[in-house]
Order: sequence, then C-alpha cells, then structure tokens
Amino acid sequence: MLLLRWNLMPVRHLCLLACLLYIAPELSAQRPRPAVHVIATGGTISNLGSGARRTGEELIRGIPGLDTTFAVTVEQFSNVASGSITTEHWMALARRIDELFRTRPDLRGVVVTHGTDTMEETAFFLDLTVGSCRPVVLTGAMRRAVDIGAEGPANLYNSIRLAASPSARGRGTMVLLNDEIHAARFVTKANTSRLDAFASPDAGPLGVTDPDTLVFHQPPSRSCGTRTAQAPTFDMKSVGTLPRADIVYSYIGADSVTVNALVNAGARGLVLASVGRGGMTPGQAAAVRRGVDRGVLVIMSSRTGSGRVPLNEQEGLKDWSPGRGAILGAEDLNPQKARILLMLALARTQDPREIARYFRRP
Ligand code: DAS
Repeated sequence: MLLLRWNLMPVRHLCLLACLLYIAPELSAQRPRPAVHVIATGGTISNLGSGARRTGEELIRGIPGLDTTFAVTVEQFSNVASGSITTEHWMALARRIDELFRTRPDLRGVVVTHGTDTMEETAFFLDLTVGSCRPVVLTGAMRRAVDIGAEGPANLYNSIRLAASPSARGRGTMVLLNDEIHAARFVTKANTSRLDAFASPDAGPLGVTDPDTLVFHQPPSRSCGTRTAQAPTFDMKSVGTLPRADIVYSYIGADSVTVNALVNAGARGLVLASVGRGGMTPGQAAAVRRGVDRGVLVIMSSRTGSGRVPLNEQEGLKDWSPGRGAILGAEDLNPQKARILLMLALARTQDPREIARYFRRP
C-alpha cells in the first residue's frame, strides 16, 4: 500500500504541472494590465512637418505590442507647439488630472505628451498643483515623428512603463526623455536639439529606464505609504486666475525701462534672471526698489543655469509693512520656475512672509 502511494506521487505532480501549463496562458491573459492614461498636448513628438501633427491615439498605435502589457487610454487635450501652451492650459490640465485620479481608482499614473521647449514649466506647475501619490510623467521628443531616428515612441513607451510602476509612487511629476527620469523641480532643457537635452544641474536625474527595469538613484519625495491621495501645495479648486508675474533678464547695460514697463503694466510679481547670485545693474536695482514700494514682490533667480540664490528672508522682510512688496531669493529655482511658484503664491496671498514660506527649499 505504502509502495503504491510513493509511486503515485510523481504522477500527481505531473498532472498538476500539466494542468498549470495548460491554464497558465489563460491566467496571464486574464491578469489585469496596469492602467495608464495618456494626455496628448502636441509638441515635436507629434510633429509631422508642414503643419501636420499626429494625434495621441496615433502615437499610441505607433508602439507595437503595447496593449499586451498595459491598458492604455488616451485623450487629446490640445495639439500645439509648447510655446503656445498658456496658463489657462496649465489650470485645465491640472484639474483634468485631478479628476482622473479621483474618478479612476484603477489608474496607476498619467502620462502627458508635450513639446520639449516649455516642458519643464508645465511639469513644475503640475508638480505644485496635482496632489496624487500616483505619478504624472511628461514626455516628448527632440526629433520630429518624421525624422530619421525619431525617439518619440521609445520615450512614450518608457513613460508608460514609469507611470505604471509602483516604484514611481510618491515622486510627484517627472520628466522622461532619453532613458532618464528627472524631478519636475530640478529638470531643465539645456540644449536646443540634442537627444540628451534634459538635465537636472543641481540634483542629477532621479533614475533611468533600463531595458529590463527602472532604476532609481533617489528616494521618493512624498511619503505616501499605501495612500493614493495627498494634498497638493496649491489646490486648483481655490485658485481662480493667476496674477501677472514676469521675468526680467539682467545683463550689462540693462536699464530701468523693462522693470518700469512691467510694473506699469500691472505685474504683481517680478523674477529677475540676475547676473549671478542676485546681482543686477544699478538701473534695474533702482526700478526694482520703486516696484517694491508699489507692492511688487520681486524674486531674485539667476541666469547662470545652476546654483542657489539664497532666500534671504530676514534681510528681504526687515523693512516690510502692509502694502509693500519685498525682495526674496529663488533658492534653486530657475527664473521660469520661480515665476510659476510666484504666480501660484500670489494667487493665494499678498503677504511676503507667507510667500517666503513657499520659496523655502522643501
Ligand atoms: N519644440 C517643439 C515644442 O516644444 C516645437 C514643435 O513641435 O512645434 O513644442
């Protein structure tokens, strides 16, 4: 009897193995594929030359076999060069992504295709206004869809991999091009045409997309645990319109004309792309002081491309009284990102002491 049992064991195992082999493909076919939503806004990734552009649907169809691994849905938000993206686009995009995360619990993440020229700005705006623990990934291409060696499909595929990955949770909004993952706060476009145009000069990339896996060099910036929601820095539900804020470039011989004109045009905030760590010409400095007297909030950033301009809160606020503006440093934000934070902060408060809080390094 015992002998018979021992002999039967391998037969049982063989049956089990055969059954598993038979049903395994069925099981994997039924296993839910990670859901990612793609929002197409235009840019070089969709550019076919002579004014024609691919739709988001066409971009997705250009990636063979995508639907065997991922459940991708797509919508066309706009189809424009990124120089035509407006602050109204930003607000609508942030609200749309917020709605998606609220209504689609199945979604692992959102990918936004976007022109590269202003991608860092849209990415930073979304980083400040979308509160989810699920990732938002911006991607695009340096080469048009019709160019030889167009890298758009690879960037889009890698972005979908990133958005679907559990390891992307708690990292806010990211930018992915050329196999590199960057944090929205630090990334900048640093070259006009090369494939490695995107860099994070002060922090380095967050990670890379290797062919077999995603590799992160830095931990997530948001502590999310298993939560899906997290309050954004600025909730778009309470932001109506963004006040006017402009950027003024500093250079040898720059006079007061630009600053005066912008203050007269109603700018409530100015960002100075200073010559170094907060320096500007005497003509600009005099105009800035007059602007501060009239209530303008001035943020000193730098044209150098990396490094900090210290917030300098104590000095900047020591003469402050209600109705006056102030001069503060942008820390590590480049001028275009400092302007975004300034606009959002000014939409909430006029008080420079509160605005300084937003500019403190996280
Ligand atoms: N460089 C592209 C962009 O940023 C321009 C284009 O596609 O027309 O949108």
